[in-house]
Amino acid sequence: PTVEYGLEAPFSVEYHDSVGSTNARARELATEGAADVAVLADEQTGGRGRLERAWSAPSGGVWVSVLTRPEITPAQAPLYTLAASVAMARAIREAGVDARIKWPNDVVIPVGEDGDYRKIAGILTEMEGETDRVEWIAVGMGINANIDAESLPEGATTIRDEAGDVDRRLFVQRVLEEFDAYRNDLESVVPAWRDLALTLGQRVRIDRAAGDIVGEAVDVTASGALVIDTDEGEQIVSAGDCEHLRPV
Ligand code: BT5
Repeated sequence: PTVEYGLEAPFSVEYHDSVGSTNARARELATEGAADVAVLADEQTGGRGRLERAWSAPSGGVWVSVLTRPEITPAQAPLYTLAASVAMARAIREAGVDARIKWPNDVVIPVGEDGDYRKIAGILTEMEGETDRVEWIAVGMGINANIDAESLPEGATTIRDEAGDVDRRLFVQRVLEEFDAYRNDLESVVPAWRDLALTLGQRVRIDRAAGDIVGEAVDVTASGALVIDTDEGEQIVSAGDCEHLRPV
């Protein structure tokens, strides 16, 4: 069911009390030809992370997938993930929480001085298209909002635990409006991302199928890949190749 949401962003909102996965629902809508829809749920019973990982999504969170049909190439798609991370981090910061972005798809709260963190939000971007053209893209954003952290996996935190509950309706509006602004101005994404990145300047280990990389994260490229300064020189890692990134 589509609901009125008072959004400035040009998305219609399809709301579910409970759904398997908002990303799966967005994919279904995509095959029916839909566009500019935000699928929103109070609870997901089969929430998904990257690489077939599960995502805990109990009632009280903000689980939303935005389906669009942008005129971009698949190589630009990672910028949509970064745009979503900036949008989520900015909205969480407005709620009074010191949120930072961990490349490629996490929003985290730093803990202590050694680069440690707790995860408060994550992104799952899925798309279909040809090599030169994206047909549709679904950006799934999961924000641990009005949830007790103890009901989530180890290492997770929530807006409730950090700062108290938010008005989810206003919060979703902020996320969607920020996301809309950044996806309409892709050149502004990387500079905004740099301002909020926890990862930059950190010494990190990246697990990849092709072998681990250890070095200092020094920047992201114009298409959102991470630039690592290693003992063997500079290496560039795309989000799709990154299984895990951790500070070392
Ligand atoms: C992600 O995957 O961080 C992407 C999460 C995307 C969730 C949204 S919700 C709306 C949309 N619909 C979906 O079905 N998905 C999207 P990844 O980087 O692979 O992290 C997954 C890992 O985070 C898991 O293996 C757990 O260790 C941990 N985790 C699971 N649930 C969590 C939660 N609620 N908060 C923090 N960490 C969690």
